[in-house]
Amino acid sequence: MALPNDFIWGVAGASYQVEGAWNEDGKGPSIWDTYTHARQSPVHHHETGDIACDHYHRYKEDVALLAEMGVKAYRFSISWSRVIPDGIGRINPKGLSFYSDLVDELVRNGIEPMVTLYHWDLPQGIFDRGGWLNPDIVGWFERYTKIIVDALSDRVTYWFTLNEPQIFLGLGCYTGAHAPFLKMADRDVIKMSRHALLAHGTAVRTIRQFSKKPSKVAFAPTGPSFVPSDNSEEAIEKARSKTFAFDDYGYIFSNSWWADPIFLRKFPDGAKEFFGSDLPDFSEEEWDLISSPLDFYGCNIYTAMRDLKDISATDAKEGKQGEPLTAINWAITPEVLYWSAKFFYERYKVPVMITENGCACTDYVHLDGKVHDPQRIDFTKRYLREFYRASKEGIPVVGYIYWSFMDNFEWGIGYDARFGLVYVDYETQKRTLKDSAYWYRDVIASNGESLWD
Ligand code: PNW
Repeated sequence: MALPNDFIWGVAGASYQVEGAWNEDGKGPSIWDTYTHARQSPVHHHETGDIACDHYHRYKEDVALLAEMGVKAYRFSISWSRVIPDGIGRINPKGLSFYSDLVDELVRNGIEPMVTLYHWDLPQGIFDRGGWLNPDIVGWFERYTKIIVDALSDRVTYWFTLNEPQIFLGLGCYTGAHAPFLKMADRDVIKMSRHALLAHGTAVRTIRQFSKKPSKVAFAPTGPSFVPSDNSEEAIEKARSKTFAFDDYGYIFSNSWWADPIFLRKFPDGAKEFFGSDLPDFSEEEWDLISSPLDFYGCNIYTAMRDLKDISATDAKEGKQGEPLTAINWAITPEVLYWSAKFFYERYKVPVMITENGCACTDYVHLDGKVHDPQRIDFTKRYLREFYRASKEGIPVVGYIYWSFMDNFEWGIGYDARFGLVYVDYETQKRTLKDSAYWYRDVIASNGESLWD
C-alpha cells in the first residue's frame, strides 16, 4: 500500500456556504451577509447564503450522510459572528453550542472534526472597525481562537487557522470579486497581509498553548501551481520557480507571499526590493510568532496554472483548444497534485495534506432518481492517482479532503456551481448521494487501492 494506514479521507465545507440561519439564535452579520444583500452585489442571480443548505438546522441528517459515505474526517469552518456577534464583544452561547453539538455528532459517528477558524465570513462589526486593516484584528482573532479552543479542544485535534488568505484578500480587497467587493491599493493590501500573518501566528500559538489534547495545526492556502511541460530538468525547474514566484500573477495570490514567512521566516526573495518602504520588516518577536511550527502543509488545489508563453493561451485559466474543463471552466490537470505535493514538500519540509480538491459538474437528478456524475468520479480518480504517486515516491502525505461534502453557495457564482458529492435540491433541501459519493466510499474502504481498478 502506498498510502499510510492512517491516511485521512475527508470532505469539506464552510460556514457561510452551507449553514444558512444567517440571523438566527443571536448570530451577528458577517461581510458576506451584508454585501450579498447589497443592491449592487455582483453575485450571480443576486443569490445569498441566507438559507444555503440549511445545515444549521439539518446538521444531524448531514452527519448521517457523512457516516454513510464512510469519511474519516469532516473539515468545516466556524462563523466568527455566530459565536461573537460583533466579533469582539459578548459571546453568543447558542452559536457556540451549535459547533459543540456538531462536534459531538461527528465524534459519535467516528468522524474526525477538523476546524477551520476563518473561512472568509468576517464579522461585520470588525469590518466596521477597519477589518483586516486594523492592527487590533490580531488580538481580536486571538481572543476568538481562545474561546473556540476552550470550547472544542477536548474533542478536536485538527485545526486550520486561515483558509486561503490569497483569496479572501486577493478577491475580497484587491480585485473586488468577493465580499466586501473592494479594490484597494498595494499599501493597504500589504498591511492587511501583515495582519493576517500575525493573526495566523497568534492563533497557532493560542491553540498550542490552550488545547486540552495534543493538536495538529496548519493553514489552508491556495496559489498558482505549475506542472512541467516535459520531464526535462529545465522544465521541472521552470515549473518549480513559477510555483514560488511571488509576483508573476500578483503577490497577493502567490504561494510564497504567505508560505515563505510562515515556513521560512522571511519574505519571498525580491519582495523587499519590489515594495520598498511599503513593506516594513517584522520585529524578531513577530517573525517568531508568524513562523510558529506547523504540522503539515495544507493545500487547496484544483487546477494547474497555465504557462502563457508555452501554450499561447489567451487567459490564465484557458489552455489548449478543446482541453478538458470542469463546469466552471477550470482546466482538468491531474498531475498538479503530484507536482505540488513534491514542490511544497521539498521547499517547506513538512508533510502535505490536500485540504481541498474537487470538480464542479452540471449535476441534476436523472429520470431514475439518481445523480450520475461520471465526470467527477473520473476527475477525482485521476487527481488521487497523482497524489498516490507522490506518496509512492516517498513524499509524506497526511490526507485528502474532497471539496465539497455537498453542493453549496459557491461565492461569486452563487448556486450555479455544484462541487458536492451530495446533491442538494435547494427548494426542498432534499439531499441525494451522487454516484461519486458511493465511489468515494469504496475508495476510502480500500485506502486508495480501488483507484487502480
Ligand atoms: C476555494 N479562484 O475557493 C474555497 O476555499 C472554497 O470555499 C470554494 O468553494 C472552493 O475553493 C471552490 O471554488 C476558491 O478564483 C475560489 O482561483 C476561487 C478561486 C480559488 C479558490
